[in-house]
Parts: sequence; C-alpha cells; structure tokens
Amino acid sequence: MLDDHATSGTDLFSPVQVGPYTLANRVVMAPLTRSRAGAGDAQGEMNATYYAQRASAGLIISEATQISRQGKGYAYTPGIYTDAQVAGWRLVTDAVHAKGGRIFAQLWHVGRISHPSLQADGALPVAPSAVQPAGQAFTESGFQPFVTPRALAIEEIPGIVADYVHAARCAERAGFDGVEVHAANGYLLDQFMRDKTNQRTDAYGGPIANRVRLTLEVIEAVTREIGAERTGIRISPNSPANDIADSNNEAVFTHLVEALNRFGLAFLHVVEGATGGPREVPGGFDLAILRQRFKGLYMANNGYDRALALATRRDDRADLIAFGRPFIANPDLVERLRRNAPLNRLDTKTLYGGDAHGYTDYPTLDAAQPNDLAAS
Ligand code: 8OZ
Repeated sequence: MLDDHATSGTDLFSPVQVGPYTLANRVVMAPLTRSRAGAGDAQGEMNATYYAQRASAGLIISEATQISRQGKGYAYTPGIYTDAQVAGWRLVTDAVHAKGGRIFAQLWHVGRISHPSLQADGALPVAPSAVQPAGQAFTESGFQPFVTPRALAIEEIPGIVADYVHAARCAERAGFDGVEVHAANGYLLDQFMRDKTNQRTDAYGGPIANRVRLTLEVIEAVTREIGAERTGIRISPNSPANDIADSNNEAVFTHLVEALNRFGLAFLHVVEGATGGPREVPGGFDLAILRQRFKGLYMANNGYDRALALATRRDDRADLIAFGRPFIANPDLVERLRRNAPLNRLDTKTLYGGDAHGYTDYPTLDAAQPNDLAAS
C-alpha cells in the first residue's frame, strides 16, 4: 500500500513524478539569486549556459524573478513581466530542455525588501504595513539602508494578484515547465503572513485566516492560469530572514499547508531552519508536522549534504531534496553525489553580480580528468 505520499521510497536518484513530469532524480537545484541579469532585467546567453550546465538536476528552480518592477528589491535580478525578459528566459529554458532538464520559474515580489532607487520614479517599496525592516538593500550604488515602506491600500491587492498571473503567463510563454510561488524569506507574501510585519485591520490582517489570504489568492489565481500540477510554493516557517517574525509560526504554517491541500499543487518546498544558516532555530517548531499535513510532494531544503539527503530519503522525510550553494560550485552535483565524489569549493566573493567568473567556470569532474585530452 502506498501512503499519503505518492513516492515513499529510499532513493535520491530514482525518478519521481512531479505533476505531468517524470523527473530523472530527486535532486533539485534550489532557487539562487546571482544578480547577473542584463539590460531591462533580462537574462541572456551567459545565464542560459549557467542553467544548462546544471540541467542534470531532476528539477531546476530558477533564481527569484520579479513579477513586476514594484516587486524588485536587488540590483541586477531578472524579471518575468516584459517581452524582452520572456525572450531572455526562452534562451535559458531552451538550453535546459536541450540537455534533458526541467525548469520552473520562481515568482517573486520583495515587498518592503527594496529601495526607492530600484523602484519606478523612486517610489517607496510597498508592504502590508508601514514597518521598516532592519538591514540594507543591495542597490546599483551599493548597500543602502531600508526605508519605511508604504502600506498597500486594499484596492491595490487585486493588482498584485494580477501581476502574479501575468508573470505566470510570461513564464509559460518563456518555456518554463512550471512556477514556484516564493512565499518564503521575508518577502511580500511572507510579510503578509506574519504578525511582526502585518498590522493591518482589514480582511488581509489580524487573524491567521486573514494573513494567509493573499498567498492563497495568489495560488488560486496562478493555478487557474497554468494548472496546479505545474505550480509549487516555497515557505520558510522558522526563518528570521529579512527581519521577519511571528508570535505563532506553527499556527500560521499548519493553517496555510492545510488550506493549500485543496489545490493539488506540484510540491511544497520548505526552507528548514534559518535561510542559508543553521537548520535548528531557537523557538522554531518541528517541521515534520508540515510533511505530515501536506497531501503532496514535500521538497526539503537548507544545509543538506549527501549524508543528510540520503538519510532523509531513507526515512522518507522528504520526496525531493533541493540543494542551493553546492549547485553553484558543482554544475554536475548529481553525478558527484552519485559517485560520492569530492565537491568544488564555493567562492563567496562571486555569488552576487559580476561576470562569468564564479558563474559558468566551475569545473565538472570530467573536465578535471586528464583523459579529456585524448578526445581531440
Ligand atoms: C540571497 C540574496 C538575495 C536574494 C531569497 C531571493 O532569500 C532571495 C535572495 C537570497 O529568497
């Protein structure tokens, strides 16, 4: 008998059905901001090369990609709302598909994690409430302190949902296999869900059912546009990323996950612990409850290495494992995991912005082998 989860099993390298796609393995390339988009926030050939080099992942989730100019919060990040951006992403998806890979677009609105210099006409970033985040924005002229955002009027909310739908349609036109709605890491949807950043008194604030409303409206609208089987969602329930917090994370996210069950999404992607940091967070709740409650594929992320990934699959604690930084330094990560081969070291100086160095020049195992010379 199969249990609730369609793919209980023990292997990291066996195929898995995600929506309409049979993925070659359960190793996912996590979304990774690299800030290397070109003019008009459009991707180009260099980005296509980078993603194609990593196409042996069972699934690639694109770097976070803004759904609108208002949704942008970092210099040089790509968008997915203009024709030029669609054309740029088409280079990427064609290159990945030519290598037999699959790729979903991560749809992103940063909310208050932005800066007027990144907004049209120097506008204030928008958020559920006018609560200034601690920290600094990454702008074209370096780091600048976050400002106090402007609270969205309730009349503006349908326009935000419409921007997600437009972006999902653009992602489809660009050849993406699906989308992941970014509801993690302290960006707009997460800001609405948490009581530190959401102090609204209307239908989008107060009780948890109100705070998760925008996320559910976005999921409803996006799934209606491109299909639930091609839509995933990413959350980070215990992460303090981008100065986010809630007085009862567990209640917020168990409510959300149970409400998501009615859609039949492609997957639930969970950043376990502090984003890019420790897996254990003081005051964090046990995320196993989300695995139990969600009736669909569970994708685990954050701090996984080979041993933890294998153990997690052996115990069936996740269906898919998303690796972030290891994929930056190891384009052939799947093969290295399979062979238990050593990993390249990550150069943290070339993570954000810049050129092909630290982007498309990390070697594969084979490239490092002397018998390559014999091939010519
Ligand atoms: C690191 C740097 C910039 C953005 C996230 C999109 O945390 C990001 C991000 C990560 O989800």
